[in-house]
Amino acid sequence: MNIVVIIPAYNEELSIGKVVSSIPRKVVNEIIVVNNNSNDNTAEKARAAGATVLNEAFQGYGAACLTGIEYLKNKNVDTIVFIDGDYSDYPEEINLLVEPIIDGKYDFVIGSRILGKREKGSLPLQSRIGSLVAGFLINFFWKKKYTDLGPFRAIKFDKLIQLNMKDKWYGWTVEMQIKAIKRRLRIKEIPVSYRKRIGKSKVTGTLKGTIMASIIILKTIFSELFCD
Ligand SMILES: Nc1nc2c(ncn2[C@@H]2O[C@H](COP(=O)(O)OP(=O)(O)OP(=O)(O)O)[C@@H](O)[C@H]2O)c(=O)[nH]1
Ligand SMILES: [Mg+2]
Repeated sequence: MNIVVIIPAYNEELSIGKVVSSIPRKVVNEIIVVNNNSNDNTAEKARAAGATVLNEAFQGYGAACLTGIEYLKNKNVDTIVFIDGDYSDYPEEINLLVEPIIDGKYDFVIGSRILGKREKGSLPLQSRIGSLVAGFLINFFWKKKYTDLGPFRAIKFDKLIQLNMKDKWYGWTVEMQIKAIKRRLRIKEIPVSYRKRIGKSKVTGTLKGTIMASIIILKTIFSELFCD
């Protein structure tokens, strides 16, 4: 089975090498780091650890993920795993994420940091509140319970293409979760472990990042209500 990992990264030179080199190469064939205008050594560190490095000039988490998908379109990929570049998630847990897909029982497996073991202080209150509010709205509108909008997830490539993902910023994870319900994918949440990131926070650890992410997540949820 051809399993590929996509890592969107922006200024993660301190952690990206650790993330890439901790990915279990027995199950993963290729690791793609999509570098978004980093002004540090993210690209060099990722390459040195064995990743394929792509560059995306449009600044945004979703834009970087879309570039990774575009690159893989003619490569006969079976399953894609997304993971962040900050070493908060445990790359060795990729095995847990892909197992239900390899077994043929699920199309989309989401790592939930709420259900898993968390290092104290690793998941800020604003993240937990965000996931709670998004989870409530999704359950209200689409009758499906999610505990988290965590970035660490695995999905069958053909199903991902069918989702026709659009969001270029931080609405990426919630868009995928809502569209997966609408397209009737077989979805499973599993507990994943989580620790404090290495390096500087770009999203929920900053006021601007938190406000931007909250607005975009809410906008994504409500715009999904008005399209099929
Ligand atoms: N490609 C790309 N990646 C980004 C951008 N902003 C953040 N990222 C990546 O997205 C991931 C999540 O960003 P973080 O800064 O860890 O945000 P967070 O997980 O909400 O906050 P922390 O609690 O600090 O970990 C990391 O891998 C970042 O490198 C961006 O503009 N473009
Ligand atoms: Mg993080």
